[in-house]
Order: sequence, then structure tokens, then C-alpha cells
Amino acid sequence: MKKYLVVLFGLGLVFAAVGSAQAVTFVDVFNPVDFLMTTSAAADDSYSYSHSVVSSLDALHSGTYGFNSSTDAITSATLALNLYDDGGSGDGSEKTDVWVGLTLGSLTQIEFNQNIMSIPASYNVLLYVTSAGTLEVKIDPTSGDFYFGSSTLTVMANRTEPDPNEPSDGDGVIPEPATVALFGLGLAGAVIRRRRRK
Ligand SMILES: [Ca+2]
Ligand SMILES: [Ca+2]
Repeated sequence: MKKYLVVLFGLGLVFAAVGSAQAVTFVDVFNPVDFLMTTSAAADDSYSYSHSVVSSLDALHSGTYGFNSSTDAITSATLALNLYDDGGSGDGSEKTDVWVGLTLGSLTQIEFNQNIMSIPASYNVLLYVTSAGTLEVKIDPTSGDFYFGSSTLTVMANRTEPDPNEPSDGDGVIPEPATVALFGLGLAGAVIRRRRRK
């Protein structure tokens, strides 16, 4: 009998874990027509754009959306950039800075004058993706010329579904812990009294 109880208890834990939180993945691909990025001493040669995993921002975006800040806790976020050389003169020295952040006015530099052939497959941007599921990105070329192909933001989160048994507002009565404790004490007292009578 004890064995069965342990097994049932274990199953209960498994179901509780599955029922409370579920891993979900959201992807936003920003894919404009590829364009040449060049360095210019005279003008601002940077290019900025937005990512969101809440819903598609416009026709240049595609992916799997539906991030909900009220149920989803972000566990990881990565940014993958597709930058490639144009095959022109002076090739091999194409370099860029990369900035990310909450708003265009408060960006953090995550790449410094890096050759585009050497940039990582993806950047960890967990610190910079807002709890709202958005990210601003700025690509700022520092040397040579190269193409911007696309940019992909992948966000993983734990989704906690609201408990259907739990009343959403004040119309259901949830016993307070103190009330429950008093009730428990009362039961224990009744059991002891009954035993003493025997
Ligand atoms: Ca080039
Ligand atoms: Ca493209």
C-alpha cells in the first residue's frame, strides 16, 4: 500500500510540473531585400530596426509570434545576423559594430569593430530583450562594404497557464492560511479527544 502511495505522489509531482509551466519558443525574422551597407566619414552610415515576438511588425517580418508578458517568463534570447560581403574591391576588411537595447536612445554595444566573417552565429541578448518581448538593433559599419541579409531573434520562455480552478477575481472564496491552520488544529483536537474516550 505504501509503495502505491509513493508512486501516486510521484505522478502527482510530474503532472503538477507539466501543468504549471510549459517551454515555448518565439521567432521573429526581419528579412528586407538585401542591401549594401557602406562606411562613410561624412554621414551616419548605421542602420536600425526593431524585433518583436509579440506579433509581426510588418511585411518584412515573419516567424512564430504570440509572446505574452503576463504568462511568459523569458529564459533565453539570441540574435542571429546574416551579413555577407559584396565581393567588391578591398574585400576581407568588412567590419561592423552592433548595438542592441530597449529603445534606440538607450542601446548597448555588443560588437566592436568586428570583421563580418568572424561575427558569432548568434549573440546572447537575454539582458536586452525587454519583458515585453521586443528588441531594438543598430548595425553600424566601421570598415568596407557588405550586404545586410536578415536578422533573426529567437526567444524561449516558460509559459504559466492560469489555473482554471483558481477564481480570477473576488467572487470565489479562498480560505486564508490562518483559517486552514485553525481548522486543522480543530480536527487534531477532535481526534485526540475521541482517542482519549476509547
Ligand atoms: Ca566588400
Ligand atoms: Ca534579405
